[in-house]
Amino acid sequence: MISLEELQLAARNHGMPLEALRYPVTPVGLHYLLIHYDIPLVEAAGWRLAVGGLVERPLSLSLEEIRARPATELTVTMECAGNGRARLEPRPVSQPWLDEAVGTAVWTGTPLRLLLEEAGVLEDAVEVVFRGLDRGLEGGVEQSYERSLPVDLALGGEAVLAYEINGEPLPPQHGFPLRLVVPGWYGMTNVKWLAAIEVVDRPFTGHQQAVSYCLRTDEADEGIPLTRMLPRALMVPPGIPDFPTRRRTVPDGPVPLEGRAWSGWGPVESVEVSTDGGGTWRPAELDEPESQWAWHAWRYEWAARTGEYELRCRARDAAGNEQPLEPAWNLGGYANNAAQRVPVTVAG
Ligand SMILES: Nc1nc2c(c(=O)[nH]1)N[C@H]1C(S)=C(S)[C@@H](COP(=O)(O)O)O[C@H]1N2
Ligand SMILES: [Mo]
Repeated sequence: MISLEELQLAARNHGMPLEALRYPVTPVGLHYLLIHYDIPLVEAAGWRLAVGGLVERPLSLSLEEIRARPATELTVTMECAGNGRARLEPRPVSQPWLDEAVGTAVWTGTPLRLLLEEAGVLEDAVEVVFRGLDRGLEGGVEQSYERSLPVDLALGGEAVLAYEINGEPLPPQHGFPLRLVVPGWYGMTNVKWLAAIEVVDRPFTGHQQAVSYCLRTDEADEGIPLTRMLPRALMVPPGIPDFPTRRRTVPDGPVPLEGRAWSGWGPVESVEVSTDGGGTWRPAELDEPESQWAWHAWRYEWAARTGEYELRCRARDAAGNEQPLEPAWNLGGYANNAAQRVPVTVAG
């Protein structure tokens, strides 16, 4: 079963309690967290962001200089690529998420595109590499946390260099003083504690790009890099939980079910609910999201009769991606978006 090492990771990196799906914007302390190494201690006064590599004018900017630049605000649903990992068998040993590695935040910062235009990206640029201040060992290799983006997305997309979350300076655990936010992409893309941005002339092959965060069936498999979030619907677990199993109990009669659904591949087109473990499905009512990059609210009224049930929900997006009913296994335990299961007792 779950090892003490996995518990150690789970105790550091908490999920969003699913009852917090009730908030359109997740309060900061309820947003999930994932930190591979240690949270670095950063003093704004001594910190600078370096922008270099294949640029005409390398930059070195203080937090004040970044804050003085044009600002934008983006409401973004962010989900860890490892969400659902603990439900795979055999279980890949890493952060053991069930369903809760998600949150929605309002990020304020300066558009990445503008900063890169100011530096002047040169012709032969292929990717842009983002380096965090945090360091650790992974796969036996000592490293800084680093990820890249294709240059077209960095220059043409909506990515933001964010210094605020929900209107407050980033707290240490979310990347103070500056982080990257790339709407629609899985969590690992959003490099925290940014120290440097480097424009390069070839695909970046660092650990977090070419080794981790790829879908592969075995070690020899080169793998498919993870990019955008697959669709997922989650429900607020109804009724009241048993402590410590967390099994739910509701009274019989009409039970309002509610939740949120998102996809990084386009708007969610439908959410369906099953009250018989996935045998039959009924459409839920679906709202428009607050932003193109934020989750949609959904609701469904369940006429609950005394007995034992398994509730499920599943989303389909405009690109035609639909949540599977069973998990698809891969070595790293990524992108398991199998439809949620919520066992419920309806008391008479
Ligand atoms: N520098 C740095 N950035 C990072 C990470 C990290 O460990 N170090 N974790 C990544 C992963 S895997 C995820 S899912 C998100 C989580 O962001 P949050 O903790 O703000 O929710 O941050 C990403 N950015
Ligand atoms: Mo993640």
